[in-house]
This record gives sequence, C-alpha cells and structure tokens, in this order.
Amino acid sequence: MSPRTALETVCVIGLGYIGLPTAAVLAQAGKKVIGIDVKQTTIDAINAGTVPFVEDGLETVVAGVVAQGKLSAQTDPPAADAYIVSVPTPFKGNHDADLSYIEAAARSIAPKLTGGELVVLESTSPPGATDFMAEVILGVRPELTKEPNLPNSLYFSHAPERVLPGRIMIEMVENDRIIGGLSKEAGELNRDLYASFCRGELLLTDARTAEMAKLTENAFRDVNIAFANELSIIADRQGIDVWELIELSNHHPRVNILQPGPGVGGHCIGVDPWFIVSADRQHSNLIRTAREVNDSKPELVIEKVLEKAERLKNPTVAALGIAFKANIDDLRESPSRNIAGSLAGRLTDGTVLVVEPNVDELPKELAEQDNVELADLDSALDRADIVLLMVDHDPFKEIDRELLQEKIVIDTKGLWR
Ligand code: SAJ
Repeated sequence: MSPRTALETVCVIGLGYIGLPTAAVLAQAGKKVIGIDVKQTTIDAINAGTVPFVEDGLETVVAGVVAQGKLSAQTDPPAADAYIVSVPTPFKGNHDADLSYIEAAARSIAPKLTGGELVVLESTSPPGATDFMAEVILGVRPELTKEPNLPNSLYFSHAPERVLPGRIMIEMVENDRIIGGLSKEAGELNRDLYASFCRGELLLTDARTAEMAKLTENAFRDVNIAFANELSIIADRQGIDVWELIELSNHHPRVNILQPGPGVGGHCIGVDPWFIVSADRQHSNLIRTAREVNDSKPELVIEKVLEKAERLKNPTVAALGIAFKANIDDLRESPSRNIAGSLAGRLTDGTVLVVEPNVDELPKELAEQDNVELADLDSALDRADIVLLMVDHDPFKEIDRELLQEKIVIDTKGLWR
C-alpha cells in the first residue's frame, strides 16, 4: 500500500523521558495519540492528566491534551497510522546494546499492522537497529514488506531524539532532527509526521547514518568531558586550579574546554559511546578511553574524601547533590549517587548526609544504609565536617561562604571558587 499520508493516529510505545514528551507535542499538534507503557502507574498518571516525572513545562501540555481527548495511555498497542518506538536501549555486561525492549515493542506492534503504516524507532541505537526492528516485525508478519509502494508495504525509519533533560519541551520543538528511513519513502513519511510539531530542520539520510549520528553527538561530548576530567586530575597533582586553567585556556579563540566534575551520568552520554565501541572495538580507542577516564572519576572523588576523613573521628560528610546533573530530579546512572553510597559503605564509623533538593526520599540502596540520611541543606552544613559538592544545583550556588569557613570543602564542580 502507498504510505498513509494523513497519519492521524499515532501510537507511542514507551512513555518515559522521551516518549511522553513526544506523545504530548504530537497531541498538541492535533494528532490522536495513544501512549503505551508497561507501568500501570504511568498509565494512570497520564490518564489523570498528570506526569510520572519532573520535566519543565510537560505537565501543563499533558493536562491540556488529555482533557481535550487527544492523548490517552494504555498497556497494549491499538491499530494506528504511525508507531513511534521510544523504549530503553541499555548495554549488556560486554557493552553491547541490549535490543530486547525494541524487540518486545516490535512484537507488540506486529499483529496490528495492515500495510501502509510508518514505524519510527526513536530509541538511541547501534548501527543496524532499525533494520533489526523491521526484521522482527517482518518475521512475525512475513506477508508484509519494507519495499515501498506495494500493497503490503511498511515504512521503517529512525529519528533519534536529541533533547536535553531539563529543556525537553523546548528542544523537542526547536532542535533540528536527523531522520533516516530504511527507504527514501519511509524517511519522507517520517519527516512529514515530525513536521507537525518540529520547527527545526528535518534532515534526511539513511537509517545507519542516523543511528551513528546520534551516537557520534554523545561520544563527541563524552570525549570532550573526558579531556576536562583528565585535566582536572593532572592539575590537582600539579597544584593548579583546573577551573582557572580552563577559563584562561578558553580565552583562546579556538579552544572551548568543557567542565570537569565527579563523572558523567545519565542514560545517554555514559552509555551511547559504548555502542560505537561495540560496533568496532579495534578502531575505537579514543572513544573507549574517554569512557574509561570519565568512569574513573567517581573513585578519585571517593579517595579524596576518605583521605580527609582519615584524620577525623566519626566523620560526617554532607554530600550535596545526587542527581546526575544540575536542577533535575533524575537519579539514573548518577555518579554522585554512587559516590554517596560508596562513601557510606567505606566510612563505617562515619555518617553521610545527602542533600538533594529535588527528591523527597532517598533511593532504596541509600535508604538501606544505616549511616545515610536525607538532610536539608542548613542542617547538613551545620553538622558536617566535610562538605562534598557534587551537583551544581541552584540552591547550592547561594550558600553563604561563611558557613563553609570551618569545614573541609571538596568542590567537584568548581562552584565555590
Ligand atoms: N557533564 C560534565 N561536564 C560538562 C558537561 C556535562 O561533567 O561540561 C556531565 C553532566 O554533569 C552529566 C553528564 O555529563 O553527568 C551528561 O550531561 P549533559 O548535560 O551533557 O547531557 P545529557 O546526558 O543530559 O543529554 C545528552 C545531550 N547530548 C548532547 O549534548 C550531545 C542531549 O542533547 C541528548 O538528547 C541526550 O544526551 C540523549 O538523550 O542522548
């Protein structure tokens, strides 16, 4: 069948940090959107016009489109004109991508297809994943085909998301998008759907290039953060203030060094470069080394704290921030969260006071440790011997420096220079 040009009904599989905002902006653009998730709590929250996680501006849009009947959520995919697969792609022990969520999503869609539908993979994926998704579907439905313009054609495409957590609702609409169809027609159909909500440029390529482009963007950032982190280690040993060093070097018109920190967190930058490494282990030395440099940073922070704590009896450490970056509540793959947990485990005679203004309770593994408490900023600063700054949340910027005078301060973000 020729592609369905109207694409009025869109089914979004996976209502996480990317799927839900995508569903919301599509509904806002007038599409009838059905969101699918395995979590009943997520479905209930959305159908009540609320959101299961914090993201600036998201709840207002979700509340509006749910009230208008444009967005609803359920557990099983219905028949639709277009499907958007937006499920996690974690990595396995050997750093290969785990495509099992994509496979499960593909299997759940397959029985609903009749020909003419667009199936978009949004999840960040290694080269070849869009083709893999297509093959899973065609394995279940061998009477359908990815060849375009036939009575039984399906249209497969990859449109990697590129939004920055904390700015998702702005970037979802304004960022340029890379779109790679398995056929030219699939890419064009995907472009037409995304043109309904995206004001950025919609750049067409093939699926493998689109897959690799997304990985490249995050690997570029990871390598550059690793450069800053490596500098911070060297500068520390040389008695040089790395923040001043970077600030001065960045005055050069062609130098722009990123910021060091306690490590790289989140679901993307610390994960995606591994997909490039696993695609070509022999030729990815720089990208792999950058990952290793960034992953080594938390242990160096822990050692620094332990060295200072050695001289104290029953040391109390205020751990400021356990989110993976500033001003969000996302604790996934957070180096600072791991540092707090590790410190508590190793400081057996000490206490770790976690200050995280964006959450109401500690994650389970921290809550289970007897010597970890969730504390408010004032009491933590009052009680602490060592103040360990790990995330540059806004409230930490405003701390009265006088309160830090008597403390041992370890500032991994250069916030209080
Ligand atoms: N970080 C540093 N130093 C820096 C910048 C960041 O240590 O100078 C750390 C952060 O603290 C954090 C991690 O790196 O732990 C990642 O933060 P980030 O703000 O750089 O990026 P993410 O993971 O929130 O979002 C990235 C973005 N990719 C790029 O900027 C190339 C976003 O556009 C992607 O959509 C997202 O990954 C994704 O989903 O892939």
